[in-house]
Amino acid sequence: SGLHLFSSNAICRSVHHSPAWSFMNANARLAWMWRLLITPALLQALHMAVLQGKGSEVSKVLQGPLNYLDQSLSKGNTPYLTGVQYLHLFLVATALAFFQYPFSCHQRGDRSYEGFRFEPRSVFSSLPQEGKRNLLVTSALPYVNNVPHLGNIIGCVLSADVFSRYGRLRGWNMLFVCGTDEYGTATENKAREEGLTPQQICDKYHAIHSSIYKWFQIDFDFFGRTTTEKQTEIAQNIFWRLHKHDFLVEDTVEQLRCESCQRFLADRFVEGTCPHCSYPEARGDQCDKCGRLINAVELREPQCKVCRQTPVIRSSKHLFLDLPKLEAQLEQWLDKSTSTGDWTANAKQITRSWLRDGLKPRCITRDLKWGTPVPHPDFKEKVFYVWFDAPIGYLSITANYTDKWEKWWKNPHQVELYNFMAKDNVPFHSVVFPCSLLGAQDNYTLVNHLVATEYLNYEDTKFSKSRGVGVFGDMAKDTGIPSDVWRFYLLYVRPEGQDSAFSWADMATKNNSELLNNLGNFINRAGMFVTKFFEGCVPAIELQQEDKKLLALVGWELQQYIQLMDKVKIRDALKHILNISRHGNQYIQVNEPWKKIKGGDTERQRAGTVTGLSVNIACLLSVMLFPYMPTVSQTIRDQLNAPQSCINAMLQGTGTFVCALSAGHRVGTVSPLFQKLEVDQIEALKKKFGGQQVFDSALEIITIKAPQIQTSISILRALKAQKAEKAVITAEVTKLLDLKKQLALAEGKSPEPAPQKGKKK
Ligand code: B3M
Ligand code: ZN
Repeated sequence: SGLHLFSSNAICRSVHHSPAWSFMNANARLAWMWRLLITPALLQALHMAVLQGKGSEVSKVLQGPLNYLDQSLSKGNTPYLTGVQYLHLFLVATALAFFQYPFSCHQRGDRSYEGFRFEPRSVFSSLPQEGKRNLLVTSALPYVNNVPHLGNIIGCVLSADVFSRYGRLRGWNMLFVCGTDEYGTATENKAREEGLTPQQICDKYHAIHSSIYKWFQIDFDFFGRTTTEKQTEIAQNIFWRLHKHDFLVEDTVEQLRCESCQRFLADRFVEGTCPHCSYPEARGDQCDKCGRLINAVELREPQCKVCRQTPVIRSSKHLFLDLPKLEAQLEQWLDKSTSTGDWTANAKQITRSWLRDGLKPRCITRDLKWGTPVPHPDFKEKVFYVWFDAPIGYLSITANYTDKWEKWWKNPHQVELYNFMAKDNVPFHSVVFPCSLLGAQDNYTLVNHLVATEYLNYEDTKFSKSRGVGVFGDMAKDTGIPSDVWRFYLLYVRPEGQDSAFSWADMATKNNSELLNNLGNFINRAGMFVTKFFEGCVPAIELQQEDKKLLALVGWELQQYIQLMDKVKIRDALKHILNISRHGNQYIQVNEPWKKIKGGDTERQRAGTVTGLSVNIACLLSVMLFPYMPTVSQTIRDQLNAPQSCINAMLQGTGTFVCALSAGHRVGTVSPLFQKLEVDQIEALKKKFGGQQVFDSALEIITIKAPQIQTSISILRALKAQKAEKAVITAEVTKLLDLKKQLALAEGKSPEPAPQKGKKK
């Protein structure tokens, strides 16, 4: 009929997706076998034979799946595959594929297909739906007391946004929630620093966060906050359930309290003389001179850092979550979740190392004012520890979005939960919070896919607010570089599997080479050919061998993209988009439509095919780009005047390249998509936004060592909190002292004398 099929099993797919066949079990089985076994194998075989010239090795790839299929068939319980009914099924499916399902390069203009239309999100809040994949996506709730930097943005909100946008294209039912994490000491201190109340700080910074994420086009279904009534209600409910099921234990803790400030002092807010080396400015958790860890109550002559008064020792009763009692249940759940879900390697490894040493009870209460109140009458003055409270924020934020929040959060059979975060948040999401929910015993939805990034550095050092190093969310928009380009670059260097770095020079290079010369160039040329050579109307396509090869290449890249995106390999998937435009550019270069258009009929027709195919690939690219660069994606479709329906069709099921722009289709006004970033422009930006510049090696050491020292100190703090082994702590202390020595040398000071006399290593 003149239609072209671009995919190896269009018929099976048609059957699989058509509601008309949903009553049939054998159908599901058939589709399953094709999709899981045969399709990937055939694709791989095709790739080997056509593109790599390894036709002889094809049988290796196909043998296994074919054997399996053969065995399944010979069991004889598949009437639709082996019996007469198969013929019937086959005929109907063929008809469906050709006439109902838009796989082909059709002549139907802008008609949108029932059920495949791009649906703007409904004004009603979304709920899980029967028969759909229901994905609940969260990104770690950013602390309210800081402006997020690029590392924070890529680690959680941006990654989750890309995945949610992708999921919507796939036709999955998505809910993407996030919000600011507002309680805790850090907020109280920020309030004191800025002379505001904690509530004012929260309001101020919540607004800052919202506007930054809006600029970055983070498309939350709802961006809430943790300081709400729902939070109190749900957190207290979970608390009482844990209490009822006997998963809370009491213990007494000795703490320093400043009577003049009327508060208990967190370790970092008390100073005094080190009990080990007599250094007068030791902090409550550690001595900066000898590097030893200190228990705040052991400090000699302790002082409140805020008012310099002498605090008193007070013992205070606290509640602990009984993790040891929940450990077996946790392990059982973890085994299942990590083996069936897509947990990143670092998430699994960090979780394993937490469990290896056995779990200890964790204190969930604090002597603070700014927090969710503990409802137990014996603990009236206390609030929940922020890490007990914060993850409950996911639930309460959803509750502020929809009254039916439990349909998402108490529905593990229908809902799959994705948590996005940076790796330092992993144990709270994989161990502590799941234990709270398991212990509360209310059929909660627990995380199925824990997606953790590594760290993003800034030009070989760390982002640091205090030293003004790095680009912060609020600065990005002042650079004049479009939000989409920022997104692109951050996703291109997403710390996926290993640490990576943001670099201005590299951003300029990637913008100029990948966006401008590769992607933008291809899309622009394709569109311009239609405008210039074919009066703005897409020419007819007559596929030849070479075009089919391009289609195979494009199909292959599309498959890779989908397989990677399904597994949340966002950075890797992006590379396949860029591969498609690279293939496209090459194809145009070899076929030279600008020359052929001046030739005879056959040549002109060839120019038409090359142009028609290219402009359709441009349309596919706009769809694949949508999760990464939503504005550019829309601009491409506007320029090509592409039907919105194409956006969904191409990424449903196993993915199909639909020729969305048929012959005769009129394109819109085509113009360049990207701008060059010039060297002097990028240098100026680097100066303006880059914090201190590193010019000589001494300074370099200072900028590099200082953050490393901070890291080391926080590692020590963590080790101390976990009551780690002495040897581990000593090793870290040695490392810290060494770093400090190097720093002192670089700063031109003489390094501090060795702290422990007579104790040689
Ligand atoms: N606010 C830590 C962070 O922003 C913390 C995450 C809470 S997620 C429930 O890194
Ligand atoms: Zn004080």
